[in-house]
Amino acid sequence: MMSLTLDLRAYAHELGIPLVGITSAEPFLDLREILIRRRSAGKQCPFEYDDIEKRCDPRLVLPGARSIVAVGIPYLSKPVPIPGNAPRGRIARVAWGQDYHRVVGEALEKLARFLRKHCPGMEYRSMVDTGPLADRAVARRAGIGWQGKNCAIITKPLGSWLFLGEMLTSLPLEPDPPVEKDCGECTRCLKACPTGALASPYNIDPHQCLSYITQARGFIPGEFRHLMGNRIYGCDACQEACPHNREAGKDGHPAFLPAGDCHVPNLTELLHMSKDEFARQYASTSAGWCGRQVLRRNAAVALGNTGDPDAVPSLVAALEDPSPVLRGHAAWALGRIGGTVAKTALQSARAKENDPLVEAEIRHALETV
Ligand code: B12
Ligand code: SF4
Ligand code: SF4
Repeated sequence: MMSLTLDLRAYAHELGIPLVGITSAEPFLDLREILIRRRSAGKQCPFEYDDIEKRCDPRLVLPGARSIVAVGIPYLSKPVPIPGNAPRGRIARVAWGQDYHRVVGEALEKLARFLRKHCPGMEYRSMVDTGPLADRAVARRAGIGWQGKNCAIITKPLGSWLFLGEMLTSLPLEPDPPVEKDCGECTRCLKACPTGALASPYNIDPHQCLSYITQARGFIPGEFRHLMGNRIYGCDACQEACPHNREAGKDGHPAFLPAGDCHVPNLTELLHMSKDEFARQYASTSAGWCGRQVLRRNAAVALGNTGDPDAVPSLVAALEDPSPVLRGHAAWALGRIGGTVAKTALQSARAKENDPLVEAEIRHALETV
């Protein structure tokens, strides 16, 4: 199988996959302990696969699996300069360009077809992000990179701006050794985290992480709103702080080049984005899955965080929106910006409001305005 593994790597490089690592399909026993501890501490988030046994035992996912082919595809690309002074939001780099689930998924399918050509009876199952396996645990054991205190898989010279994915296969491929490296004394990411979600190394509380908070539906807990700044989807702070990312080249896979200004959206336009505009601009990105209303809600918070009185008219218009979540966050944003126009609009909205949660938001905003 040695020469097949070499051929597979060469083919992966042709496809624009610079990192390929192989590990056995043995269970991830240390991960099981970590996941059980996290769940009992209330740190498992709804984006995680629920079945811990399946997350840790590849053979429960593909019976007869003997190896895992792990891949890393870099996504760092040059930001495109955008003209004008309009207030803009920030979309994390994971959602620039095309949806990585599709791009990495298609690359893995091509690798599977390549292996099947040589070994026609091969069984396989591929996954990126949404499958049962923990992509980082797989990547770490397969030697893709080491795990930083910010939890990210880091490599040299690409840093941590990598999408991960893997293919379980029935083939007995030659495993790679894990990368023997760690963060040493550095703690920059822990200090850079705006919310304290990374309270200690390798240990994140997703419910405090702005990546989770910007993607989850519903009302954002009040204590996190001002910490969001102009983030609309995801958060890159703990990776931007990492010295290994300073050395990283800006030559990610071309599929992740930002299209237009979607990665730094005009906040006022985003707040009033129609269904058609959403479908055109975001449906094919990985930010699309969280839906239009979540992005609009975050635009309201980001406008509030600008403190800019020019944002008041569009936020006042959002007080009439059919979505209670949008009305509530527009009220919060108006309270944060303040001024007579904001106050008068909040008072008249309060008189008409029927939703108790929105009414409470307006009342609170009027106390601060
Ligand atoms: C749920 C989830 C989230 C949640 C929770 C994040 C988390 N850290 O668990 C939220 C929504 C917050 C999130 C945020 C982000 N995510 Co996310 N997320 C996932 C998902 C679906 C599951 C992760 C999981 O199982 N978490 C549970 C914990 C236990 O897993 P873990 O971090 O891998 O755990 C390791 C540590 O606990 C470590 N550990 C514990 N103690 C010790 C001690 C030592 C010494 C060492 C070395 C390690 C160690 O061992 C575990 C196994 O490796 C994966 C996809 C997947 N299916 O795996 C993507 C994934 C992890 N996310 C990814 C990305 C890109 C992000 C964001 C950067 C997106 C953004 N810009 O906003 C942020 C980064 C936040 C962060 N610092 O982790 C990438 C990571 C790529 C990489 N290079 O590492 C993944 C792999 C998706 C993908 N396929 O590319 N994510
Ligand atoms: S993604 Fe942002 S909020 Fe989440 S742990 Fe990293 S720095 Fe903290
Ligand atoms: S910032 Fe420092 S501690 Fe955090 S992941 Fe990078 S090297 Fe490790």
